[in-house]
Amino acid sequence: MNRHFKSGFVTIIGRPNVGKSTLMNQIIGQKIAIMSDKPQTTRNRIQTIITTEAGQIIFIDTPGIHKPKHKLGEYMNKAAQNTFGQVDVIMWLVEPNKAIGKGDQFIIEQLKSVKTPVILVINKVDTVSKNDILEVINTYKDAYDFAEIIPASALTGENTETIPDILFKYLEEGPQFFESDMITDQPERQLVAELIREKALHLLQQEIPHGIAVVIDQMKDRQHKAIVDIDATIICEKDSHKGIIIGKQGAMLKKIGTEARKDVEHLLGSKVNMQIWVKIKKNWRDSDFLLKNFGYNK
Ligand code: GDP
Ligand code: MG
Ligand code: K
Repeated sequence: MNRHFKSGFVTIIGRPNVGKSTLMNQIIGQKIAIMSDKPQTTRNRIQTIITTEAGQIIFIDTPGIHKPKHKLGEYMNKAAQNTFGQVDVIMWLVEPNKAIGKGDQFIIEQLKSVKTPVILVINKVDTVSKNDILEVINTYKDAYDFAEIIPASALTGENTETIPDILFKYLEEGPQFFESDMITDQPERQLVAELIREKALHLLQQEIPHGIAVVIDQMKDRQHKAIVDIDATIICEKDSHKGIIIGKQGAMLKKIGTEARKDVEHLLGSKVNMQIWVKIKKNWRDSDFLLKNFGYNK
């Protein structure tokens, strides 16, 4: 390990649809479900972890910050303020609008009371001209003393690869908190996998002697809709087991899916669209790598 390994916590803020999830997916280089824009959680949640030669960055969720209309809003803002003071860097995503809107103005006011460096990412620059980008940069420069201003496109990847290095500039030497191969700590995903496994085992009764594992391939909030799309894979050891799990014309798999979906909807408090596949992996239970992958190494 590098002697000057750095580590720290970064929170990403920004209005819904500004591109937070897209940017995170771009930064870690693969698709995983990360941010839900439901502001209901007041606890900080780890969303994504990146580990490079330079160090480790842990991205955490901040409860929504907005102009409070009621007590709950005030409470959420306090929680957000609290997070701002605890992280090492705040990364704020905005759209390339030439005028700063009321909501963003409010965020600027909140940021004025924190000492944490704020990095502004002007996202979606693919949608505007170079001249417009300069104008937007100047507008924000005048409004707040940002540590950095990064024009980027989470969609095309323009300028996104520079972001980790820029963040490391603001982090200090520190321990590696998580294993290098860990990109997210999402208890929700594990719970969902466990629910599917439980339903499957229950419905299959004793028919699969060596058990199964369940992997959540994707879990994603659908844009503008209260629906979560989930892709899951049931992993078994033998062809014959695969046949049993799928059942006649897919009847068993359908049953597993229906039952699991009900519980998962209850767990997530949202409608769920779930697709389940079945795959064979011989001797998966003997493989350390796979076990780890399936979250069984506790
Ligand atoms: P979030 O709500 O902040 O997490 O936003 P999402 O990442 O879900 O993105 C919202 C929408 O904006 C999606 O349709 C994305 O494809 C789109 N989007 C995100 N980043 C960019 C970008 O850099 N350029 C363009 N043109 N669209 C983007
Ligand atoms: Mg999102
Ligand atoms: K949604």
